[in-house]
Amino acid sequence: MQTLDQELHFQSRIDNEEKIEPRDWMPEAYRHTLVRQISQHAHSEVVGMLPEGNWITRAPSLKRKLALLAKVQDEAGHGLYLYAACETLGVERADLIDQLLSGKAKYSSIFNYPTLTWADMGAIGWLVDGAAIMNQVPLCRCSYGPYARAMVRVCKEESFHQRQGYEILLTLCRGTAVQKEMAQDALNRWWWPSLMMFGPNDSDSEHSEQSMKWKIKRISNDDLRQKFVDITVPQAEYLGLTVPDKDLKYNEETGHYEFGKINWDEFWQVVKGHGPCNRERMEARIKAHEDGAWVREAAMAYSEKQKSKNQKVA
Ligand code: BYC
Repeated sequence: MQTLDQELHFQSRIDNEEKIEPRDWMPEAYRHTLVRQISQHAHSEVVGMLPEGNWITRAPSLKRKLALLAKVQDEAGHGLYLYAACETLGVERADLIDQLLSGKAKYSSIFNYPTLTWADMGAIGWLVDGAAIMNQVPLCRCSYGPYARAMVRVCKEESFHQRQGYEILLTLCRGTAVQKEMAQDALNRWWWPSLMMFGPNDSDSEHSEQSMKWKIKRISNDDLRQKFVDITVPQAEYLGLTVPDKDLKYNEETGHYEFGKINWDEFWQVVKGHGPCNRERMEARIKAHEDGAWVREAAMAYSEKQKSKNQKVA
């Protein structure tokens, strides 16, 4: 049973910027919050492979195909580090995956939108990975050691992803009028869903206050969203593209861009499973899981064989 003393000692460790490690005492609610966030994050990485995986066979050149293939493989790796980080909190990976496949677990809303043209590969790298970096760099300072350490490598890889996406769009924008139009269309479709990635406004964010106190989250949803807009709008201008927001304007006094209202009804519809591709994404993950059953069984059989061999030698 947790005592007040234990809780106070725990909070003072957090306040002193100490990292919490798997064997350390932690409140049940802290453990639960981490399992929730890290597993959602892992699921997002894995489901996030699908929209881009869709274009690997149709990449316009060998160079583009290699880069995209490497990027999608990186996302699989991120999923693996994150599932491993989550397991340090005493949960089973198989249970987490069951929660995803049964529709109980959330994953990032952004991956429920379709990838219609090659320019979407550029927009995902630039905007989606760009938003992910903005959110994940502060997570490198998260109070839970295994999550913070996993994020360091993830962020390095995401920055390559962001640059490859921006470079795809730069090439399209310097190409023919039709290619530039394709880039503008991709920006039009991915801009608002990218802003939604940061989660509800702070005033509606159920978990923010406690997560900030525990230093799981370091910067609030709205502050991260604002940082993203401030950095990304000049990048769009450099491409010669127009951000699809008639209310967007730079405020000289604050030094920030003011932007229009986010469609939160759309966000919650997507989060609740009614986005354009939710069903397709889940079907693809379930099929991949079922098709991979023989690999898991073979790995288990091999591990059992090694164990009994080692027992005989001992
Ligand atoms: N989509 O109280 P709040 C990638 C949920 S993948 C869906 O603010 P919190 C990549 C939230 O879970 C990287 N649901 O929550 C991969 C909560 O529901 P529950 C993805 C969302 O946790 C492939 C409820 O709304 N990044 O980079 O304090 C290719 C209330 O929200 C969303 C991460 O996973 C959303 N967008 O803050 C390319 C980052 N937003 O759990 C790229 C890690 C909110 O009560 N996660 N919800 O049922 C986080 O930083 C935080 O969990 C969030 C939300 C900022 C997302």
